Amino acid sequence: MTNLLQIGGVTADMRKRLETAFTIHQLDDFDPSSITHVITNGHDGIDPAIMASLINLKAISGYGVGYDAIDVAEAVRRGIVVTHTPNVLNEEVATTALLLLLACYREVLRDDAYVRSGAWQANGNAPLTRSADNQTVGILGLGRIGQAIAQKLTPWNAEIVYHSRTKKDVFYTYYDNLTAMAKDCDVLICITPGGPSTDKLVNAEVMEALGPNGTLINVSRGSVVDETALIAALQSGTLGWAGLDVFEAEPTVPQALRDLPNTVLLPHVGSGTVETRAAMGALTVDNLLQHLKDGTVISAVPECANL
Ligand code: A2R
Repeated sequence: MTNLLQIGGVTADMRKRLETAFTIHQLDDFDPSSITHVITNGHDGIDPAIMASLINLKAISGYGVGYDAIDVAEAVRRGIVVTHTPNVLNEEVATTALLLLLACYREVLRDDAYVRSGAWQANGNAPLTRSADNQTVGILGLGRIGQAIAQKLTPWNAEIVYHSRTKKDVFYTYYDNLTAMAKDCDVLICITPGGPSTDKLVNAEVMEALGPNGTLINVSRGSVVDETALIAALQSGTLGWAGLDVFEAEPTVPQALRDLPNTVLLPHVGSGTVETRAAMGALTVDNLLQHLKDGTVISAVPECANL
C-alpha cells in the first residue's frame, strides 16, 4: 500500500475511500521517507520543514480552493503536484458573501436579539434598517467565486463593478485601481486568493474610500484585509460595516472586532455546508486516487498544471 500523510481532518466517507488505496499516517506517526502523498486543507497546508523531510513526496491534495498555506513554488521546483478543489464551492461561498451582506444591511443579529430579549414587547417596533437593493457592489477578484457572487446579486438590482489584476471579458465595469473603485461603491466584497500578492490589499485608504456608509465583506482570506486598520475604521465610523468570514489569525478573532456592533462575524464557514464539503472531499480524494492510478490529477493548482 502507498503511504499517505493526513494533515487536518477527513470525513468518514473520505477515509473509507482513501483506505482502499493508501495506508494513512497521522502527523505523530510517520516515516518521512515512506510518504509519497499528502492530504491537507487550506488552513493547515503543510509545514515547510515537514515538506522538506518528505523526500519521496509526489502529490499534495488540498481540501479547499485556497492554497496559500502550501509552498507551491517549492513544490513546483521539486516536481510535486499540488491539487485543490475549485468550482465545487463557488455557489456556497457566494451564498456566504450574500448572507453577510444581507445580515449587515438588515441588521439581522440586532433584530434577532431584539426579539429574544423581549425588547419588542417592551419597547415596540425595532428601528429601521437599510435596504440591500440597488447598491453598487465592488468585487475584488472576479474569478470563479467572484462571478458567482455577481450572478447571485443580480436579483437585488446591484450595479456590479470589479477590480482584479487583469480586465475580464464581462460586461461589469472594470477598475484598475482598488481605492478608486471603493470610492464608487456601497459594498466591497473580497474574494481574491491569500498570500503575499494580496497581503493587506484592503488597507486604511481603501476603507476610508468605502466610507461611513460602506460595507466591507471578506470571504477570501484574513490576510487580504489589514485587520488593525479595519478595527480602527469601524470604531471611528470611517467605515460603516464589516461582514467577515475570515480573520488574520484564525481561529483567534480580536476582542475589539467581537465587541463592535457594526460587524457580523462567521467562523470561516464560506463553503461549510454538508453538501459542498462532501463535493470538496470527493474531489480531494479523486485527485489522490487518480494520481495513484496513472500519475495525472483532476484539478492541479495553476502553477502545477504542466507538471
Ligand atoms: O489574476 P486575475 O486578474 O485573474 O484576478 C484574480 C484575482 N486576484 C487579484 N486581484 C487583485 N490583486 C491581486 N493581487 C490579485 N490576485 C488575484 O482574484 C481573480 O479574478 C481572482 C481569483 O479568482 P480564482 O483564481 O478563480 O479563484 P476562486 O476560485 O474564485 O477563489 C478565490 C479565493 C481562494 O483562493 C480562497 O482564498 C478563497 O477564495 O476561498
